Amino acid sequence: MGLNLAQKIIKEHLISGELKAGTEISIRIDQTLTQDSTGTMAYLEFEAIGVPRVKTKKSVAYIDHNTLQAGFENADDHKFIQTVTSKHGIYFSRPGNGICHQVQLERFGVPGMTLLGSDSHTPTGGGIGMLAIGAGGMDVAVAMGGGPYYLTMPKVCRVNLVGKLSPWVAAKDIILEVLAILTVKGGVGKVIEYAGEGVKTLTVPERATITNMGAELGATTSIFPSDEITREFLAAQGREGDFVEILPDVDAVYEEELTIDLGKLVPMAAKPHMPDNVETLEEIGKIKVDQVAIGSCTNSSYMDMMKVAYILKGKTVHPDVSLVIAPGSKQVLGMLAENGALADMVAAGARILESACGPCIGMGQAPKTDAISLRTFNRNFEGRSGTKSAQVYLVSPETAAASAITGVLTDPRTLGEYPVIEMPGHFKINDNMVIAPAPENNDVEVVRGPNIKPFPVNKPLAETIKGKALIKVEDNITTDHIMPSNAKLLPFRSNIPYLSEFCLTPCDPDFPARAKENGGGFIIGGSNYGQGSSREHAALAPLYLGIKAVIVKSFARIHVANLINSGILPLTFKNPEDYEKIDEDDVLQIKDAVAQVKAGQEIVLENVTKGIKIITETTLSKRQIGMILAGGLLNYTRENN
Ligand code: MIC
Ligand code: SF4
Repeated sequence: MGLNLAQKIIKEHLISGELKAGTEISIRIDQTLTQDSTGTMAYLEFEAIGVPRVKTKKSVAYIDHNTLQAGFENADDHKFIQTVTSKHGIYFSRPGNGICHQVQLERFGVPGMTLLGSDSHTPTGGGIGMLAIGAGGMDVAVAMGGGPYYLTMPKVCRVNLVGKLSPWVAAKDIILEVLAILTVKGGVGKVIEYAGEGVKTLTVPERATITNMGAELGATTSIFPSDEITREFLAAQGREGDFVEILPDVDAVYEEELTIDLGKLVPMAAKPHMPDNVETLEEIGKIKVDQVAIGSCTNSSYMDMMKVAYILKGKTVHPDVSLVIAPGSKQVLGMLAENGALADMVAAGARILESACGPCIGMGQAPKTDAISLRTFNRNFEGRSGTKSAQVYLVSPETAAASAITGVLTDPRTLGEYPVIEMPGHFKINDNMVIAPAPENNDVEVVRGPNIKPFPVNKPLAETIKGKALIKVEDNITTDHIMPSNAKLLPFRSNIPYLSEFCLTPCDPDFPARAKENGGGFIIGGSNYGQGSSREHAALAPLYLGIKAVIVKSFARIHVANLINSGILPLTFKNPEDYEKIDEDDVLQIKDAVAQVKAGQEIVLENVTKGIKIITETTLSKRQIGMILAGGLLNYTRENN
């Protein structure tokens, strides 16, 4: 039986388990990436593991998220990351060099390799045929130390692309269509593998837009074949030597299949506040726009920026619109500067931001009260922009630029002739902003400013877990709800006591105080709990507040792994309707927790207040059971070494 792309790469890297969907496997990781908002914690964890030098083929640390320096905190983190990486053999991409996923794709990604990144959009690398997976910082730290990465063997869903996009319809519209079909939880437990004739019509940056935003499906990753188009891209990056052709076998088998006719797609937008809340621009209508933000790891490539510059050329941004543009990397920005496109953007009135995440993670440019903000980003969760009442719509760069000029949501197809913008034969290559690590056995001093704090470690699982249901939340709760991130909070990513004061506050401002008063307890949630970011802070803050178990209808992939790494028991209702049988403030209890967890599968939860028993389930592997019993991955690793 033939193998699909994902299976081929997994097979090549398999350390334990078999290619059977739903079972635990572990794989060897070739490359890792971190960024600064998760990196500080990841490197503290790497230090705690105690491996002197990374064992991967290449590990890169990027500074791209926390780039507003309103105080010393972010700069402290940057210096810590710069020195700790130098000491342990990791490349350091300086602030200004670009967004991690964009730079990794341009400069370091290699088809057929595995990449583990402490950022949920790591699957961007799937655009050149990498098996690129987002994970919590602890998992990345383990991988840097040469340890295997454990995951559930995914099902593989083939998305068959047929036909060709019409002019002014973009790769962003393809992934919005996939989101409309599969929803934000439709990808959980799956790899989304793109195939079919339509693949050949898409450039690498277009493919990367699609695999990037595949994170919003909850998928393990998304991947395109590595073909002639990939070879040309790598050659233009001066890296033809990194090219390997990787195609699925002709008789490859897929667990699911979906067909999208590219020719039938039209420009679309994801409406507030979910990436799967997709409608066509026509359905939404010509709503008035206050802000347009172009950039992010989804849509900041040279090709995207050139289309934007073409649309802006000779025009002026509408007086009621603030247009901000952040080219994805120094390479992109440098090329735009050299060919005059940057001047066209500036002349039109665009506010140029540094090559970083910026407004995508609320690092500045929070829109005005009740603003309509069009963004070429991948997430429009409520409050993520930094303004709770803002209404964020996710669109293609073409739609964004057209709307910035008119002041209303505008279908770019009204712009007339579609420009011919060629993929460059040679990108501008200058890796001077990437610092190689110090040689082995160096005596680099790791600089720890006052912002660098130790991280919390859990205790072994207690015999009886008892406490209140401290909060009950609905479906699709994101990590932005659990551990909000914005310009004010991101500087404290290694200060868990401080961050915990904001845990779940978008759902209930009193949650942290209640958790403390009660000495911890339980979180009750709906389905797809913890979707979104890879931030392990969404597990570490609850850990600090004494959360013993999280009981939900279903979990998002990365978040549940982070809970287990932190030693917090993740439980799902055997019968989802039992969600109704717990109210906030009910006292809950799990007796013989150790024995029940050891036995695996069903765990009896008592609702003491209501005098009833509820059956919950765990899908913990043997190793994960060990982690829960030990109180997290770090304790478990120490016990087993
Ligand atoms: C995000 O897009 O939410 C982030 C910020 O990049 C996160 C990482 C983080 O929370 O630091 C992600 O997607 O993993
Ligand atoms: Fe940065 Fe936004 Fe991409 Fe996250 S989604 S890595 S914040 S650009």
